[in-house]
Amino acid sequence: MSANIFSIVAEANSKAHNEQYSAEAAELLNKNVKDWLNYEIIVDGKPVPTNTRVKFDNCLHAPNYTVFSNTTSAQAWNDIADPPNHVVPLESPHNDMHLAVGGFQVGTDDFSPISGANGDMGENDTAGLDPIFFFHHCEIDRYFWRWQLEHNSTDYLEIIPEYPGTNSVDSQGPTAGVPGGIWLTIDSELQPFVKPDQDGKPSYVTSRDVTNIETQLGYVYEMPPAFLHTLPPRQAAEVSASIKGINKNEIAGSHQLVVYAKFPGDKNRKIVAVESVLSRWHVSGCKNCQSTQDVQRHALLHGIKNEDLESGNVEVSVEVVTRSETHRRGKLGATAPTPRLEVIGKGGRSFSGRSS
Ligand SMILES: [Cu+2]
Repeated sequence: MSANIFSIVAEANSKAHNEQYSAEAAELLNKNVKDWLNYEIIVDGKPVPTNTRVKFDNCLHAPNYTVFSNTTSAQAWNDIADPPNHVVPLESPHNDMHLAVGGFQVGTDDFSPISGANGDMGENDTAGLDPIFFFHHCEIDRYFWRWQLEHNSTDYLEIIPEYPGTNSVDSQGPTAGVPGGIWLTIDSELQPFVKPDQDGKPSYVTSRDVTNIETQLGYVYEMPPAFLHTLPPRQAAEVSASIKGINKNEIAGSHQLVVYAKFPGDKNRKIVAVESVLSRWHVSGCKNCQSTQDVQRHALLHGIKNEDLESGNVEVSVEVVTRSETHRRGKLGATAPTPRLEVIGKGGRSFSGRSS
């Protein structure tokens, strides 16, 4: 078939591209993903996991769909909740894995071991070009279903009316085909996905149409019974970090909000939390991004106790880590924007942090 000439050329191009890299590059990338999933720190001689796996476990405990589903709603929830009751939205570990496969190392911008072989997954503009995108999103979908089973939500998803994160133009970004300033519901159209014509009129799929994967979409995940009906333990933290005041327009591409802590007796500060911001290369040129310039995130600070804050023994700071300095405001040598950090302890008490 003559049309196949394109796929033959594409295959040859892919092969030539891949031949530039040794098998070692793939091994390094695999190791990088494992590092994100297993990262831990030692506090008082004991290991404290502060990794993406903990986020995956914790998100399953989110008490309602709205805060489970996205970082903006979770941020609003955590702004008024005590840190032990803070939620982790599924979007947070989802973003981590995009950056991990995209070559970001935990908390650093050191791409040297796999220079040029970093995946497309790390940026919104290109993530869907990597076949692993579909495996990743399948896993996200599986976690979503597991959450639905645990929270009696297989047939209905509650979207809290007019909650932050549910508007067509708030920090979650505009919704395709929906005008600005509209509150989204379970019946909002999911453009461009069209339903089979009913009465000769095409209509768009809504969330209500695709809530139950088994009865409405006709597929299942084979999960071990223990996996289905036993939640991994929730790993609460006494202390949380609220990070605000970053304008996405000032950064080209995805970046990390890295929280550090210096414990008494330690020579160096440790990375205690990483929040990944999955972005795109040309934010100011992206119409969809204009309403989402303000990045706000919460991060649980495992390993830090309320008493550490009260005694002032542990020093907490935050930095924005970009791909390289050329990606800061698009200018070589420009400094990364400085976020505002608030460290929150028991009863919502605020301890000022330090941005650096
Ligand atoms: Cu994704």
